[in-house]
Amino acid sequence: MALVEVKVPDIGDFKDVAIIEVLVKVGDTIRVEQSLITVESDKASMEIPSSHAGVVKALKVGLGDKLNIGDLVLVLESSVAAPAPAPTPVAAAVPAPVPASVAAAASVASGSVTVLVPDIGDFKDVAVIELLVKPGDTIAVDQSLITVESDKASMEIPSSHAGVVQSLRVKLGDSLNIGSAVLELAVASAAPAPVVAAAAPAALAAPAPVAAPAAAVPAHEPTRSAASLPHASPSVRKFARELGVPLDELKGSGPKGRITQDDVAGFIKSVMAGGAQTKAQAAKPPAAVGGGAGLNLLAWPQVDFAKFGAVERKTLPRIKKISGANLHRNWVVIPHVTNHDEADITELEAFRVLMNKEHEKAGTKFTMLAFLIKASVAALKKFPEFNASLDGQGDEAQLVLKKYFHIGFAADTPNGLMVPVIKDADQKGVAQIAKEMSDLAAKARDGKLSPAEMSGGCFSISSLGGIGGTYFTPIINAPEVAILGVCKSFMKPVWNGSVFEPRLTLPLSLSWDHRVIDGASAARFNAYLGAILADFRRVLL
Ligand code: CAO
Repeated sequence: MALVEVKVPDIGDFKDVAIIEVLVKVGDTIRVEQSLITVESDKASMEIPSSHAGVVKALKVGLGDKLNIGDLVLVLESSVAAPAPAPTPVAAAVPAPVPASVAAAASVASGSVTVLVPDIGDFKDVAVIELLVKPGDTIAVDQSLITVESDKASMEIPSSHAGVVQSLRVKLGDSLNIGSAVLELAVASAAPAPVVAAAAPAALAAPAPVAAPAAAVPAHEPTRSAASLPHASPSVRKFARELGVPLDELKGSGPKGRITQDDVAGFIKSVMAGGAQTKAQAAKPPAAVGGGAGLNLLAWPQVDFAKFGAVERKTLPRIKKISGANLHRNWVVIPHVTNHDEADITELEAFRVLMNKEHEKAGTKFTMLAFLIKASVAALKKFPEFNASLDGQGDEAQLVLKKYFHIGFAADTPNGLMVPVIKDADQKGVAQIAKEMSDLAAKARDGKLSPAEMSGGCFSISSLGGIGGTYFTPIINAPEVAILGVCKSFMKPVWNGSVFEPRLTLPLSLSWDHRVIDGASAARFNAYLGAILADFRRVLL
């Protein structure tokens, strides 16, 4: 066993390249040539391979450290006792600097230049992964033209000349070698461009000075500037490409916005969960779904809210996530219509107040909602299609008419909306319903409702009466086919044939599934419910 120091090999002209990823940790067993860290200049990223096999004993670098040739990366315990050889002279990842002469290697003829791939070191058959310019673009000397990638490094190939792109000689996926033609450029004069030493060491050279003064370069819009390229290491690019993830649609969470493997994985998860769409998906025409059109929605707006002021981020409570997903499905799938109506509850409220007085000592509270549940049962009995569910789709669809009357009620809790169910409300008196409601609402607030206490509902009531409002549009609680929304009662002058009388009026909002119920039935249901509430004796009929 011997301790071996693994150092940064000759990485060409690079100086002070920053570490953007550490790919191994203490205790890892690594192979010769295994990538240890990823470093990045402004034009290239590359993985630094190990010169030895062994077990990592100590990491001598961290994220953000700046490295140069010969810097110590880590110490390995190697099973090979022999002293470590000198660092790999030119790591597979690193193209050698290009001799200045290569920069002038473009062939020049009558005002046009063929820009060639310069000496990119040991690299062979590197794949074109990005085209950064297009015909018609005006480009400057050293401007990046294409990005090529080996399995360990990606680099941009700069232009040896300034001019206007006439045609591209490469396309995505092509394999290139030194001397391969990249594009045809119309140059101002047929004379060869001045040799620009900095352009030669391909993209892996230190940032090249812009040879042409800005004023000499006509304003142009390159297809994509190097600065706007998604930052990602070669391995992450490969990972994204294999999975078809458009890197330029991702926001990187790494240093300087670098896209990490986790970002790519997170993006895929969110696309699979329906939370995100790629631009290509968003642009697709609607897919045929069951003979109809799918929802061809725009992608959700991506806003950096913090740009406009202070913000705080909170995770949605579990209940909100669950109820939100259900409400969303119901809203999208069910063709909702809402009928608004009013019920005269003057006598009912007087009766309710009287009952509460009489039963004060027993601790029973007759709530308006309990009366509403009882009245709804009577209306459901009269209009059975409201006490039903759709089962199956298309030709197979059947209406399931229920012979039981389990009524759900929306309960507002600190964690979100819950809908406990009063079972067999038809067999219970108002006092018992009120008592059960109060118990279930307390359980809902304490997060103690069991699934059984929230299932089996036939029809739901959402009462905002204790809070306020006039009318609203409740969302049907599938697979039910209707829901009653109730708001705050108010006094209203009603003409009785000879004078206006003050009447306590309850606003009703009935949402119904138009696949099952027609508007006329809904209007009749509301009218009947109103009649019961106006004269509760009708419940007995
Ligand atoms: N008009 C006027 N006042 C009303 C009323 C109405 N329709 N309904 C109830 N009230 C009054 C009551 O008289 C009572 O007043 P007092 O405190 O002076 O006696 C007060 O409001 C509370 O009423 P309540 O004890 O009967 O409770 P409730 O039946 O109104 O509410 C519950 C119970 C569980 C439904 C309620 O706590 C709740 O969670 N409501 C919100 C439901 C909701 O969020 N729906 C929206 C779903 S869609 O997002």
